[in-house]
Amino acid sequence: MPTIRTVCAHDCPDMCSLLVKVENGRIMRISGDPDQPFTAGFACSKVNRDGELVHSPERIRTPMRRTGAKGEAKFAPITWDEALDEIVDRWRAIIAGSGPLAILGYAYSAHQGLMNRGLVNGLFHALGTSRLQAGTVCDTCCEEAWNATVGPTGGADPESVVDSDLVISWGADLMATNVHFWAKLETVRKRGVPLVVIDPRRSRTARQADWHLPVRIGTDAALALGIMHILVRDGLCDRDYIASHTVGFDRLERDVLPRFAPTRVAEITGLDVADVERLAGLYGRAKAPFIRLGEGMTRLAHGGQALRAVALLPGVTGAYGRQGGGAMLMTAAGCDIDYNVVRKPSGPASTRLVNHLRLGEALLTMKDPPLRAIFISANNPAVTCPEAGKVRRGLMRDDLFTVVHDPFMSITARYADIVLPAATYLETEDFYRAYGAYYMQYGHRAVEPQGEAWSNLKLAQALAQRLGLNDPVFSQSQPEILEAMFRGARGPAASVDPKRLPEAGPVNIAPKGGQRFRTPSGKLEFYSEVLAQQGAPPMPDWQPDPEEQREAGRWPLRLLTAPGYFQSHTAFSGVSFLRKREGEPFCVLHPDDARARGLADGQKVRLFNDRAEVGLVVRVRDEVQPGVVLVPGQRPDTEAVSGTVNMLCSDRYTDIGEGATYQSTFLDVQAWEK
Ligand SMILES: Nc1nc2c(c(=O)[nH]1)N[C@H]1C(S)=C(S)[C@@H](COP(=O)(O)OP(=O)(O)OC[C@H]3O[C@@H](n4cnc5c(=O)[nH]c(N)nc54)[C@H](O)[C@@H]3O)O[C@H]1N2
Ligand SMILES: Nc1nc2c(c(=O)[nH]1)N[C@H]1C(S)=C(S)[C@@H](COP(=O)(O)OP(=O)(O)OC[C@H]3O[C@@H](n4cnc5c(=O)[nH]c(N)nc54)[C@H](O)[C@@H]3O)O[C@H]1N2
Ligand code: SF4
Ligand SMILES: [Mo]
Repeated sequence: MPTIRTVCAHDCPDMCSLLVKVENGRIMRISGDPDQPFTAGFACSKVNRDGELVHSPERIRTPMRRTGAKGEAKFAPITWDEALDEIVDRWRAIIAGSGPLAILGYAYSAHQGLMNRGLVNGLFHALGTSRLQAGTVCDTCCEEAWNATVGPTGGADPESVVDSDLVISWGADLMATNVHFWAKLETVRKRGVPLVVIDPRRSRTARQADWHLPVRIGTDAALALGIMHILVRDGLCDRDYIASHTVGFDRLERDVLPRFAPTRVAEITGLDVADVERLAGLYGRAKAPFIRLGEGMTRLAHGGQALRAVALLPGVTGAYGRQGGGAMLMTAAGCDIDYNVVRKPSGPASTRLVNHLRLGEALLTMKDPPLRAIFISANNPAVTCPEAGKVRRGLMRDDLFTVVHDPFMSITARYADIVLPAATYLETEDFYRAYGAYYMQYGHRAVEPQGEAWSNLKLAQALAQRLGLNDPVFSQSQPEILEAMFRGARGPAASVDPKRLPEAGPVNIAPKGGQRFRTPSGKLEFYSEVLAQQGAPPMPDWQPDPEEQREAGRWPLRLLTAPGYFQSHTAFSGVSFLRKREGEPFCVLHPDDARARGLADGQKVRLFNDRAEVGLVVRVRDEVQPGVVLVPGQRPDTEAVSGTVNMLCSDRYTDIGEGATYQSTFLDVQAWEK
């Protein structure tokens, strides 16, 4: 049975190297590559089932044209030629009548291959359409906060955790979203290295930790500043490191830290004073403490401040300078190649931007010109975008021409005029670099595209050619594009010959030595001039948010969102086994809150606020604090009692990076009586 070595393309930090056994054109088995040290021989419990994703009976087989009303999911098969002709004719007419800004390409991260992900955006870049400010639903807040603090560079190598003497998982559910880091941790912990988890809920990871601190949602900045306060008080700062590698600590010490004495921090965070003291002591005395920064703490109004405050901690004790110490949010910037070859082949330098998370608003209100066509690929905004109700109202517009490219009939695809069958990553060839480890790798196709499915790359090239775009990238093969991307590569990627990559397997590109800083000052920035110029607070701080306070006064519960364990957003909702393992979409309430509402475990409930009403099943457990309702994952309405969680969430921006604020959502829960 042939075995193909490829790469997992799901939106996941680990980017596993996979071994795929194929027989008669069917995937028989998927396992983790034992020769890639981070993957270390195992794939996660989701991707072990990706044979079922590829061969799912729910796959879309052919292009289709809408025959019913938008949202009704009534379609009739058409040929690829008919589909492409219609798309190109409609786009040409729109460009002639309203200009290219009336079109929006809305493609995201479900295929992490640099070409299949990037070239769809490249197509719209070259066409000069309105452009997607992508990723605000996900990581722009944390990424921009990191960039303003450490600079656009990767964090600590997760494999260096073998040299750590303390590990803090801060706002990350490692057992769900970063299982290969978790596996590395298990070996370190056998040597007695403690794991501390800072998370408002007792996640799987928190349950396995040596110590779990159930911090109140949105108060991480106060906790990090409280730790700094104690480090200063107890003489645990590394003054030499601060002087040589950082800027602005003196101002923080003078203007901010005095306000974060342990008693006040305990009040804000809901933790005990003794625990705040103990955490600071543990951190201050560790030689090489490793902080795994999660995105969880940044998906709320003041998320940027939270990330900045926590990312600054290793600068106070000098941990950034020591092997095994420091912090890791992402590693992607460690692969310094020319992404613009695929993302920006040609086209105007700037154009009108549409924020990824304000799709509904853009479809309903944008003028001069209004959006008349949208091409949605590799994401499912009718479920995963905040204000999901608004997104759907926008997609209902009769005068909007909508094309959706997806392997499955997603909720978003139901609103399309034309649906196109997409290949999954196992049917494609591409090049990858991880965002949670320092590896890059070429991934080979395991099986032929199923039915009439086309890869993102093939579709982008076909559309570009029909539209008369002649940038080389629209006619080159993957190895040719790869060579172009490696021209001018810097850092560890510069020593790699792209011609050899297809056969090379995984390539390690971990930086050596302590954390480097790529801020304007070249140092770790406690004080950020860039933020000051943007009108944002230049130093980390914690203050209550007036809008959140107002909402909290009106609604008794606050929303906590977290990743699904067997479901990652909606990427695996075509695998019936995983749907069953994840169970019926649910929310979690603390026993006190359930009792006060007369709710019993397993009952159907309605979650509601001014925006919407959503029906889920309730699980009653003390995994969450009183006053919090946890909704793991974003599940399609077709699986839930009614609706989907993002109908409840606003499209307000975070303080940094214009990101999503799912957790600044306030609501109530009652029995479902219908
Ligand atoms: N199984 C699975 N894997 C996934 C995904 C998935 O949905 N499911 N999603 C993928 C994607 S797209 C991404 S971007 C990555 C990123 O994944 P992340 O968004 O970084 O998710 P987690 O690492 O689990 O971090 C979320 C954790 O933060 C906690 N949290 C929430 N609010 C706060 C807070 O205010 N303070 C603190 N300290 N913690 C808080 C939540 O309870 C949760 O446990 O994961 C990827 N991997
Ligand atoms: N409430 C709440 N909402 C959230 C989050 C949260 O924490 N809370 N997290 C946010 C985060 S981090 C993210 S990244 C977003 C994710 O949200 P989305 O980007 O919408 O991701 P998915 O739901 O995984 O949808 C991916 C779609 O792409 C399709 N697909 C898979 N492979 C391919 C391919 O190769 N080509 C094409 N064309 N299509 C493909 C899948 O079938 C699926 O329909 O959700 C965000 N939404
Ligand atoms: S852990 Fe992540 S990268 Fe690895 S197989 Fe699972 S989804 Fe893919
Ligand atoms: Mo994400």
